[in-house]
Amino acid sequence: MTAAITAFIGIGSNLDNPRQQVADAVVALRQLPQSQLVAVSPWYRSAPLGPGDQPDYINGVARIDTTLQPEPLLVALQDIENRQGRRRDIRWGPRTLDLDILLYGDSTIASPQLTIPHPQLTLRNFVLFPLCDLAPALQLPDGTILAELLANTPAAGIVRVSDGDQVP
Ligand code: ROI
Repeated sequence: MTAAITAFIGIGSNLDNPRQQVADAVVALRQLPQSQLVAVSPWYRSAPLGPGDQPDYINGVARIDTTLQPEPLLVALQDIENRQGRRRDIRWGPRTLDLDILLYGDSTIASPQLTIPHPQLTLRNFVLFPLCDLAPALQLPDGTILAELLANTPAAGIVRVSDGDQVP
């Protein structure tokens, strides 16, 4: 038996009832093969990064423990996005559901399909805050201490709108 890896998945939506989209995403993540959903962060409402003429986002982070390799995990996440009506037409445009692999254990991956840690992870407060809610003692693969990063990250534009769920 392969040991499970802890992975953190970024969740975002700003179209077609975002609160429902992210709740549906959690149900889908619960059903990922070879994986266990361990915890879901509080949800944050966040002003759009990128073109400003789009609705606010709901953002959060899920922790899963999985024996899926990163590429099959990515494919499974894209399948969930597609089932929830994701269209890939406008770059940085609004979306019904975005699922990003933020971290996959201590792995650093740079392939044509996948960059892990997620390249924007350290720059996005709507990712760092919920990630730190779930894993306050986390270090990134390069040794960066998440809590120190967060201490230097303004909470501008984001508001916590729910408590987190420990799962189950
Ligand atoms: N902005 C916010 N606030 N939250 C997101 O999840 C998000 N995702 C994106 C872009 C369009 C860059 N902006 C975002 O992909």
